[in-house]
Amino acid sequence: MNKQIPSSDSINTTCPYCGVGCGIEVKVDAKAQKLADIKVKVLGDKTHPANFGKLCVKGSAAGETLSFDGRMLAPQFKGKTVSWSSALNTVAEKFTQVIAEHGPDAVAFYVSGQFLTEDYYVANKLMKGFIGSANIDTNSRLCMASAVVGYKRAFGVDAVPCSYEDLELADLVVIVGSNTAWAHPIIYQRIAAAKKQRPSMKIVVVDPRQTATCDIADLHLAIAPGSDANLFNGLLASLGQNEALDEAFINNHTEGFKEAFSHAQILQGDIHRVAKECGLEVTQLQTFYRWVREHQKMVTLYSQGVNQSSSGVDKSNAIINVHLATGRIGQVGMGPFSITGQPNAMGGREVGGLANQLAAHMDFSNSEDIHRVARFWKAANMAQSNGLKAVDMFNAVATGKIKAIWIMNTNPVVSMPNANFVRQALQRCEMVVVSDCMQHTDTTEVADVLLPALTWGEIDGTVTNSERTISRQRAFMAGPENARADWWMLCEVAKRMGFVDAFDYQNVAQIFREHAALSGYQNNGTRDFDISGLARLSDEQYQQLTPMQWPVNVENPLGTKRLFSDGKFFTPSGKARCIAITPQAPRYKTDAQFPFVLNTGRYRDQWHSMTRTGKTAKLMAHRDEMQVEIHPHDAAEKGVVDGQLLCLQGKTGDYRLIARAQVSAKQRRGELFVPMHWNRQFASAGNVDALIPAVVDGLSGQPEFKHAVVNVQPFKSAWQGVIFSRQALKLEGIAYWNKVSGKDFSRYEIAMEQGKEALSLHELQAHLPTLFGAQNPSSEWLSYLDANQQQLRMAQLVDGQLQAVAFIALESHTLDRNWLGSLFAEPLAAQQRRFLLAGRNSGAKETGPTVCSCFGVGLNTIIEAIVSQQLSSAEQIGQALKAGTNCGSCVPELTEIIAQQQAKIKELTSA
Ligand SMILES: Nc1nc2c(c(=O)[nH]1)N[C@H]1C(S)=C(S)[C@@H](COP(=O)(O)OP(=O)(O)OC[C@H]3O[C@@H](n4cnc5c(=O)[nH]c(N)nc54)[C@H](O)[C@@H]3O)O[C@H]1N2
Ligand SMILES: Nc1nc2c(c(=O)[nH]1)N[C@H]1C(S)=C(S)[C@@H](COP(=O)(O)OP(=O)(O)OC[C@H]3O[C@@H](n4cnc5c(=O)[nH]c(N)nc54)[C@H](O)[C@@H]3O)O[C@H]1N2
Ligand code: SF4
Ligand SMILES: [Mo]
Repeated sequence: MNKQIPSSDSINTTCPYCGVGCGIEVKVDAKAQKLADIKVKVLGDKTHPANFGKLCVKGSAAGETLSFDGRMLAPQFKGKTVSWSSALNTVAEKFTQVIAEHGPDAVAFYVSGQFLTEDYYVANKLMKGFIGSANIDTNSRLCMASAVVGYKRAFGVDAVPCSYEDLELADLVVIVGSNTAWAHPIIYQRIAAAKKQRPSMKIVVVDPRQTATCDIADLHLAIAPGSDANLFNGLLASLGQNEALDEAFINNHTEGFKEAFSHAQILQGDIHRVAKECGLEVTQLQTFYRWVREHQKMVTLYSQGVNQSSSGVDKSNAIINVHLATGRIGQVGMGPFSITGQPNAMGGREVGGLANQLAAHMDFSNSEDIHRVARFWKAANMAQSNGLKAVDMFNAVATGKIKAIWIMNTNPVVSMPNANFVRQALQRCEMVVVSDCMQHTDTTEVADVLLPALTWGEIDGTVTNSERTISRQRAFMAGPENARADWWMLCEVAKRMGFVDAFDYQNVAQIFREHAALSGYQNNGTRDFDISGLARLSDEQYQQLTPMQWPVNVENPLGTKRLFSDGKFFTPSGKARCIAITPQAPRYKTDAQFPFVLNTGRYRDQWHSMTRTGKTAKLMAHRDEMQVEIHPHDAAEKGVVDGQLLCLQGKTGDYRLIARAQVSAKQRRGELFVPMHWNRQFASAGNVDALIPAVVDGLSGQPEFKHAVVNVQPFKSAWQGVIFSRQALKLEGIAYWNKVSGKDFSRYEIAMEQGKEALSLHELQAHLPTLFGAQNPSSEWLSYLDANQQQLRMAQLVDGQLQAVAFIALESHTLDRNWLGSLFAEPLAAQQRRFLLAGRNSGAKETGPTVCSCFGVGLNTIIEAIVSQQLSSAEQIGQALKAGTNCGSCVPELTEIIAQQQAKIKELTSA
């Protein structure tokens, strides 16, 4: 454990967020006397090959998430603080007892692509080699399991063939089901910069929504949800019809082409049919297909719009088929590039962290592999076959087949499909162990044993990014005194279960060396994942390790940019496989009861269940309430206006999601978009995964998160309101609340549902003091009730300082929320007090919703500058207001705001 003040004042590490894996340089104020006082500054690492010094908004705000607010501070058993040794004994004893009584398959680990490789390696080794079950699965099942199977089917191994620079060197980049601008911002910025330099480069975005990524697209195909296999089958057929295939490559380096092609030709050989299936114009398809013919240097970048589907594997193979049939793989500027989401999703694949992988890219399907890994590990109880994939794993928890589960570094009660079922399953489980760095998450709420984890900034190890680059994450500060690294907890439990020798690691370097050695063990070129070149690093060399792209071995001591450049693959014949694809529609179709397709995904400034990003006022500012994006025609039909609250219900039972409508022509008709991030810590009814049935791809087990079906109803409110409170509030009985934490306060947007239970404003006026927990005798109350206009406004002050203020009315409020939040910092001035219940500072301008999080620039400010200074580009906005000049994450939005303003001016002048 690193409990030292760093000896150097500048430490290179890797970003805690997405799979781009940007290098970060942390400047530590070494003058600090106490570890907890260390101040850090986060900069992009100019030497890192992923980002060359740039960081997006999340990465550059990473330093602001380091406070210990909300951290889990001690091991706990059934709600009581216990010692580490007691907690570890409890876990080891329960696991040992269950295994003795019911066998090893009655226990499970559910882990995470946010684990460091060293944590992942020991978790996998313990479950598969020593407990004797393969019941270890990971949130990567929800993320890129389909891409893994797609690669394995095609190449015989799970290998991402490309490098980021291929995206810059390509003449055509096809972005499929990826909102790169928000989810992989530095990759997006690299593509955008390349295109700016070389405008002939073409970019196609395939996404049902018009996302921020479309800002750089020459062509946006707003495809019908789930129809990507049709599109790519159609492309393959069209390439054949136009004699644009690479016959030599097909003959020498592939098998199965004939069948794959004739399948595509029969099913999608008619472009009119494809256009209909994909909901596109024939001319759009013609353009796309022609560009593919005209540009040999083509990369297809794909992500969750492809993977999170009941036929995600087939979709990825439909994409790979096109690359194989045109020989576009293993060469500069070419390849099918599945980008990984989490910082170490790729590392998880390397250690075999999925239930159907072994380790170091070996497999349960091969008995030789099983023996080999067992030999290497000196395994006491080697598992012999695949374990349960995430959805099956939680089903087995529900039926009682799995009696003890250890959840590490993931929040499944939020992120699994049919989330409430998962919660209930865990509530019934005999023992749920959760390791997390945060005390309060939806998953820690259902745990029996809680183990406080160290997290980013405090932990030490390696991660592998989307282009196979292994980088070090380094500790630069001490965590809470009682928190521990995940690998340490795992080893301590392993030793207590009797596996002393195999888990007697002194540090992470030792674990890494073993992992690297296994990758080379009896490999002889049979497995793509080989980092044997790193197996003999000294501790010091491991400390100093610079980014390396695997394979790293005798042949490639400095790493490898591209795989398959020699046209050799890892199948028995050495040839890549083309797969015949029959496109499948999403499992559930819309009908009269559920007329909308529910699409879900990411917001620019939030990370997953928000445990880190939700702590930062800066990152909350961009989108502080969850929204349901809905097409204007659908909204009109439903009588819904922008900003109104809506209820969504789906096929999972009676869960009702409540969120605010965002009417947007960027949506397709009949389709809604909702973010995946919100949960019970941030909203009363915001967990979208409680609406999504656990439908999975039969080959990969990956859930269909992008195509559930739902209905939409307006939420009927008795009244709505906003409360700012210095203390956190318990808002029981209020159907809708959404919480945003500011520096000195929490803000709640609230709404009470119509019905017998609804409080009247008079009743509420009497109730608010209790809600505020305000029996403080020195409280001063300001109150204003206008029964005619149905308005209640109330504030509580103690010693001249604002404690709480509430605004209640029939409709939601236009208040100056930024100004109101700022009033909590200091005692109220007379002027502020005068305007407090008006909810806005007289005369001051409202900046509007934040667009640029780095400099806190709001929409109103930007529009005003565009109009008054006649700005016509994002660069000019940057010069005028600094917006977009730091991380650049908001540039697509700035460009869009300009376009909207120009359209408005055009409309006005033509009218
Ligand atoms: N800001 C931010 N960045 C992140 C994360 C985060 O939480 N926040 N998480 C990280 C992780 S773990 C991951 S996996 C990645 C995910 O990165 P992305 O996959 O880019 O993110 P999503 O928003 O989930 O989905 C991408 C797009 O798929 C589209 N889509 C939906 N259905 C279809 C379809 O049928 N066909 C096609 N072609 N497209 C479709 C959606 O409209 C959406 O725009 O992001 C990573 N980066
Ligand atoms: N509807 C819908 N659902 C989705 C998706 C979608 O697109 N739509 N995407 C899916 C995808 S791709 C993904 S990757 C998942 C992500 O979903 P999750 O993995 O559930 O989300 P996180 O919020 O990242 O959970 C990480 C947890 O680990 C904790 N943590 C942070 N650092 C550490 C550490 O060092 N050690 C330990 N032990 N804990 C730590 C955090 O506090 C947090 O509670 O969601 C999936 N769910
Ligand atoms: S793109 Fe942003 S979130 Fe992703 S690794 Fe880089 S800085 Fe971190
Ligand atoms: Mo993910």
